[in-house]
Amino acid sequence: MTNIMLFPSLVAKLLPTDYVAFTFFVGCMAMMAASAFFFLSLNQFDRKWRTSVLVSGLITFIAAVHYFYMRDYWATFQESPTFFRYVDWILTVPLMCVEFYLILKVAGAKQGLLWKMIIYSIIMLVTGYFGEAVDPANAWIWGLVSGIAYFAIVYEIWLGEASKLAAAAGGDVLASHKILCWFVLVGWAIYPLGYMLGTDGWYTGILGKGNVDIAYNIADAINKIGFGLVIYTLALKSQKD
Ligand SMILES: *C/C=C(C)/C=C/C=C(C)/C=C/C1=C(C)CCCC1(C)C
Repeated sequence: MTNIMLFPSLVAKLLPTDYVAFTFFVGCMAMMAASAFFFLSLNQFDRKWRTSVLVSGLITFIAAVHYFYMRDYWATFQESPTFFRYVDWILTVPLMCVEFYLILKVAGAKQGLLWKMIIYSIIMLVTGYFGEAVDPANAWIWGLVSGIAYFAIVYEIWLGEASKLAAAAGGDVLASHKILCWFVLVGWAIYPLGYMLGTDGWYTGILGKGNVDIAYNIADAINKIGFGLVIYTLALKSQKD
């Protein structure tokens, strides 16, 4: 028996040209570093803001754990880890809705608003999962339903109840809410683009095919860490004045 069989490696070999693996690897480290940063900063905030920053840390921490699994899955099978991807999202996207709710509480946000946004995000993600993993032959229909739920979230924060609460809160809360709105409109739009690169539909003739994981990994880094930093900055500022 050779050494290789006696001592099987615990680390899959990564080719220098495997850019997907590279983004999974960097994703692990970035999410882990961001979590450490948010958690270790908690002590400097008073109770009102501590929960918001804690949730920022939980979002990147949940992602970090999933990235370890996804990196491993990719390295082993060279296949998109769709299942882990969607488990990650179904936990972290509702937590991002919680962030909106928490910062708007000063203006009297009700739990009904939070639940409405969570339900939209669950519809968005469950239909997206069906399109990618369960019924890919109809990917564009599932994607369309998912896109409608996505726009319901966009509407809610840009023009709906959440935007009115932000306007009522004013000051730093309004400014931060606006930045988060841009994250959802532009940063989140990378996901449906990745979906269209990864699935077959009428759009394939226009966009061609691409690697869905590179798009999702870049989007996750921007959205989860960026979102958290906006909350962190808001907490710092509000505490000063
Ligand atoms: C941290 C993870 C985040 C912020 C994930 C967000 C995911 C989306 C906004 C996904 C949206 C999709 C569509 C709008 C249509 C196609 C299917 C999805 C699920 C990729």
